[in-house]
Amino acid sequence: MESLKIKGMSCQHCVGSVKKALESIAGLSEVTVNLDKGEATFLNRNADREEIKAAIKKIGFEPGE
Ligand SMILES: [Cu+2]
Repeated sequence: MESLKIKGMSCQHCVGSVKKALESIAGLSEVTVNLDKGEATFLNRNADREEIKAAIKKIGFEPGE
């Protein structure tokens, strides 16, 4: 599993948006998003990490490294 810090999530709606955005990326599965930790965890088969970060930025959140 791979994880990514995400800043800016404040409620379950944010969590839902992030989860949906990550699930729409080809190669990612088993996506879970933890609001308290500000972190997403997923199984990454072949998605580019930069693409994942771009998808997070696109919906208004700030991805970590
Ligand atoms: Cu929210």
